[in-house]
Amino acid sequence: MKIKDKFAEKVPEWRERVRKLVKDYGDVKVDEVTISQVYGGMRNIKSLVTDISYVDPNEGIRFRGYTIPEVLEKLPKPPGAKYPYVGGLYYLLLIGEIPTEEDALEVEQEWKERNDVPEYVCGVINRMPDDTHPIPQFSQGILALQRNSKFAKRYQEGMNRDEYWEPMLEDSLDLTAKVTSIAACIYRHKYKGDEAPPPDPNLDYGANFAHMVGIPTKEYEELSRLYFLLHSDHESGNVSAHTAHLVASALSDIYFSFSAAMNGLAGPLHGLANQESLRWLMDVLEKFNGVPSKEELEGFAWDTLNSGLVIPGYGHGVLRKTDPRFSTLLEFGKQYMPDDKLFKLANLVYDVVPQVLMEQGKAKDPWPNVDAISGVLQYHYGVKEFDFYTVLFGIGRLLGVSANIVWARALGQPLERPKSLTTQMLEEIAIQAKEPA
Ligand code: AMX
Repeated sequence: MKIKDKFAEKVPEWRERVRKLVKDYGDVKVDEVTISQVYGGMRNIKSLVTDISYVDPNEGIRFRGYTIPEVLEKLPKPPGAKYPYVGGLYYLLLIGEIPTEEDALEVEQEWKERNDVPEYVCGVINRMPDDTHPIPQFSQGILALQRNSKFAKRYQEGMNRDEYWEPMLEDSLDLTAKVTSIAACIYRHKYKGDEAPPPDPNLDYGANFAHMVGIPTKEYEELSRLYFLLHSDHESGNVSAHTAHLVASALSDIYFSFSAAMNGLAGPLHGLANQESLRWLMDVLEKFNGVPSKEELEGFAWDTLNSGLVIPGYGHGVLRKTDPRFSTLLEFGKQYMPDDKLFKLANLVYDVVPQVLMEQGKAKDPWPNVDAISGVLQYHYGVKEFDFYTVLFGIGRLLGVSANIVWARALGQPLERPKSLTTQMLEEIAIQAKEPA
């Protein structure tokens, strides 16, 4: 069955479930908000809803209720491959069920039928000045496709609210299909001075990316599949997912909302941390002329902290243990590149940095997140241009973001519009709360 038909089957039961919850229990309290949360980036305020993934502070991500090892075990894989079809993951995120091989292949086929990128898109990207970071190129490439939005077109024609999800899903399938070609266009033009080949219809999504970027080895195909899977979703409060949700809540289409999400991902506290992490590791190698001793690395980490900088790849807004996405990539490295110098260094950093951060006592989470290692694996296979790593993160993130937005439209989620207060109002609230009765 086509993913669109399967999705259509799911919509009525979810609409009813949400309708009933809001109608019967709409006034039940979920959380309380403190002044420090209002000033503190709304950290931990329970005010968003997504059924696609959930991040437990101690366990990490679950996609549709499944841990990463479960997802890797259960999803169908290409013949002889260890890591699953990206199409199967997309099916799981969108539909909420483990796909059969046929389901996964059906999504892969949808993508093959939609993966042509009009020539002018690469033209827009290539005409940007050479020193442009790949994320603005990526963001522009995505926006350049907006004129093809089926949602925007249908909206202009006058569309019933109940149908919003349909062209949104169409747009999502279109953009997820094309985004790897946009990334490959950036990579090949910017760093290799040539053009990416067109997608190969005989290859799956991950393998096709490896082909277009110019590293058509089995191992890099495996890494690509795994990489996109791991970066896909991390519930909905992170900057990229939340940005996409917010922008789409104004009924902006997927091109507008995902491009905006990428601009948020480009921040060093979020997705840019993967490039910053690799830069930090390279600085270590350069300073010590190779992998340093534990003591030397400890000193280097303290120097970073004492200069008022963060150690990229460590800490998290929600997690309080080692990120299982980090652990999964660490296992990949142990299997395929145990003797790689950078990989050995990343292991040593894992040994040293959490202790240093704990001793400093500021970071609530001293443990590594996904960005502490993802660049190391890319570097090993020849993607040595750090600036590109956030684009790779972005390709994965689109899978989760788009699934979330399609569901938001299906469930009629409204315009997001929280309320602001002034500092004086907060001061008055504070005084009232502390005054003896
Ligand atoms: N190095 C140094 N200091 C750190 C730190 C790190 N890796 N992680 C947190 N801290 C500091 C914070 O800067 C903050 O300092 P302040 O009180 O002087 O402002 C203090 O510890 C408390 O912060 P927190 O509540 O533990 O973290 P947070 O929720 O505010 O921020 C994050 C989370 C990820 C931004 C932060 O841990 C960080 O800056 N890490 C490094 C960058 C990084 O790896 N980002 C990627 C995260 C994953 C992702 O989105 N891709």
